[in-house]
Amino acid sequence: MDIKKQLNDVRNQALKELDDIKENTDIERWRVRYMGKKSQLAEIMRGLSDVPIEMRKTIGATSNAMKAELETALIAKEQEIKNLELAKSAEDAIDVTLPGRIQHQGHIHPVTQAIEEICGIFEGLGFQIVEGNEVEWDHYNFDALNIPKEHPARDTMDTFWMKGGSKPETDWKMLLRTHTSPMQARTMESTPLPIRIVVPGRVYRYEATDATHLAMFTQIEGLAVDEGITFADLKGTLNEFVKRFYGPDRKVRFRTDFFPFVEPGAEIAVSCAICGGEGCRVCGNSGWIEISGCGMVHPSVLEMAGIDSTKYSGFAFGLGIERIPMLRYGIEDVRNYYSGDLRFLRQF
Ligand code: 2U9
Repeated sequence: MDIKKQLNDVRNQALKELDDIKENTDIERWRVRYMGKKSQLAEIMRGLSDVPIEMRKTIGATSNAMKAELETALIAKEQEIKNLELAKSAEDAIDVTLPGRIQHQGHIHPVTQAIEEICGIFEGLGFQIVEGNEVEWDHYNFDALNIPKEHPARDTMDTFWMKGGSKPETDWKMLLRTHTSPMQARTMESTPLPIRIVVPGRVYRYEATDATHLAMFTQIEGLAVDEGITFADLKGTLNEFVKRFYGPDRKVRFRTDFFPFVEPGAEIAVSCAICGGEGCRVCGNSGWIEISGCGMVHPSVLEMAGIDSTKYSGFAFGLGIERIPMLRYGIEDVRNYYSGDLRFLRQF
């Protein structure tokens, strides 16, 4: 066959194949095939010795030109693939200058936040934090707190009774504590005086739930017992608590109230932060918000715990926790806390 035509066919075939190549590995194969020692081109060149001398020159020149053309095309192809790969890696690349994606971390429940804040203040005033059992004997929940059987105060704390709970040789029955006070009664029985404790925890009342009532809620109660404790200590301590928790500008009001375990008893209110005491929707137009009950520990309660009430006296207080963030943030339904709805919880 005509060598020139052969060369031309090889050239056309080589350029066509090169054009179709998209990856580096195929380029190597192409190089071996069309430009290597065993390539058709090399074979044709080796066969030139059989060609008459005058033709040899022109064919040699043609094949050299063809070799140069293939080399140039190869370099262009290599560059093209390099550019393609660069563009592709830029697409997949990580931009290290972008801010990181924020992972949502859990956080402390608003009721627990309030407990921690309040306990922190009382710790600063010299109180110790104590926690107790949620399952209790009626003895500690009621009798030791001056609420004997048939006492009407038992009706105001509708109780979840445990099935079958009883203590040998007593008529004690088991219940879910209706307040954290049984732990104060236990502490008075078992701990040398003086005592200064606050007891946070969950308490249970058998009642229908609505926007302001839950069958399970949280209290913090405090107790101080020592020689010479007076109502002035109670007022001083709770005044200080209010100033630290609600701010120095809030006023504090004590008004008489009744609780079986204290005598005298009082209710504590702070001036409304929304209206400054003028009266508004939040404080029910009174200018005051009730936050706590308190009083001097009833002598019978001290005596039942084995404490000489002629020598020692004490004060106690109790507050419901759920109400605190409700007033602070304007939460209108107490059931939100325990609904498990993250849209609610993430706000605090
Ligand atoms: C002992 C002696 C006395 C605790 C007290 C209150 C007044 C009180 C309520 C506030 C809102 C409960 O969560 S609430 O419904 N508590 O008003 N608690 S005095 O007195 C005690 C406790 C234990 C041994």
